[in-house]
Amino acid sequence: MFKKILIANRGEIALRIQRACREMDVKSVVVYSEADRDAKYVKLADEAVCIGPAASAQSYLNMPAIIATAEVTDAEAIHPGYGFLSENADFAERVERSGFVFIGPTPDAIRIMGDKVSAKQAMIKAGVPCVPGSEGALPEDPKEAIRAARAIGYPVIIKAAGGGGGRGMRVVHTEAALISAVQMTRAEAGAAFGNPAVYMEKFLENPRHIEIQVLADTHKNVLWLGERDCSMQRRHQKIIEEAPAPGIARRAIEKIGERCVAACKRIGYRGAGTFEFLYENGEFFFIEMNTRVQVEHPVTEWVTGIDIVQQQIRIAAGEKLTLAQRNVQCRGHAIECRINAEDPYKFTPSPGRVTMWHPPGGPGVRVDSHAYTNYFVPSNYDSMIGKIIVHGDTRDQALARMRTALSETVVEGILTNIPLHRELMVDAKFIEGGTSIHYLEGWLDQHKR
Ligand code: MV4
Repeated sequence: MFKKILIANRGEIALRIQRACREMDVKSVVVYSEADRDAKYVKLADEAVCIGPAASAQSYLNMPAIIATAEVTDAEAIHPGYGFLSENADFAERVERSGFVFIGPTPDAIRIMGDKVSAKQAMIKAGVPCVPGSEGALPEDPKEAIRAARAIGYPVIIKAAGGGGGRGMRVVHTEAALISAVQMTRAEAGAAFGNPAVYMEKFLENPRHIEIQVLADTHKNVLWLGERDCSMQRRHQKIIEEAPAPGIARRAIEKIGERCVAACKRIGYRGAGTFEFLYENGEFFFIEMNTRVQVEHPVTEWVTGIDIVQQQIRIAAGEKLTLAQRNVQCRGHAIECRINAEDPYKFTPSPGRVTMWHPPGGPGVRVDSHAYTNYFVPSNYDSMIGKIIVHGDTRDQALARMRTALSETVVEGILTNIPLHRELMVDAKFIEGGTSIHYLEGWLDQHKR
């Protein structure tokens, strides 16, 4: 096992990784920006090094500064968390070339999954069901786009190969609108991602977003850790996640989980990963793979009892997964609410000083947050200041625990989305379970104030 790890991230995930290190008796170094000087996790770390000004480009995205810090602190490995450099293949490569271990997949795997066309081709080859669409990238010839769309059937969606997470997509309902949509998506993709390649898929009108968590070691062992339902989102920002996904047959989930494991073995995947699917009319369709630890990993940790961050570190250190698939059992139900420093209905960011932070507690409640009374939320980064996660024997018990937890939570000095979560936890359709990716935006339209 490593003696010392550098954490190349901030906020709650920096604290989460630090806790995993401490439990494993591994020392941790955090890098921080000038805006995070007073952060709790900076004080709690064994070592902390300021690597630059508030702007991410000069701090959390500053590869030379991060690698130089690993050198001067004698860290052996670098954990990138989520966001920032976590899915940057060039960073992973530079980390390894500098003699450190990148706690994540190989640069090649990151690169393949970063290009959504090559990711999809790898999955088709590995037997993972994908959304029907163009075979690879669309050729330049507009006739080919027309031919592909006729074969698929309208509506179709044009997606940038370099996009992902909702960036660089356009829905097309008619042949009349197709060519200009392809051209515009191409032009935007070239400008935004430096890659004008686009592909086409059948547009699924009302799916759910279901994802499968996997862990793969460097000894050909791969596990799938159940699924998460992340359908409750607005503008591609998830706000509530849960495990298991309500109302989906266990057998169907097992089938897709086993496909994900087979795909990992096929491509020689290593580390933690997430297969994202759209789920509609009882069928799963792969859309993207995330090659990092995700914000919502705690719901999986709670139903499986597996510490995903510790597993990432063990895998990176070359250890074998000690669990067998039959020992991965999902127990009960977990729900996560992301707490954002934002206006709960207008969604404008609300940075500033937290004059009171009173997190909830009690049975079945976990809070992953770096916030505290007097913490200053900087305006430079993502607005998420923490996550409340609950577990219960049943979904109803988890819901009841989340209502109680949210009722106990006090955050003063800034606006948060807690009032929105309180309303959603008593919403009849959410309580029923199985709402689609469009539910929250529709709900917000109906609850305008
Ligand atoms: C789709 C889709 C419908 N049909 N692909 C958005 C984010 C990116 N990961 C893929 N996305 C979508 N791809 C087809 N063929 C609808 C979405 C989509 C979506 C997906 C997951 C979670 C939230 C979403 C919100 C809007 C659109």
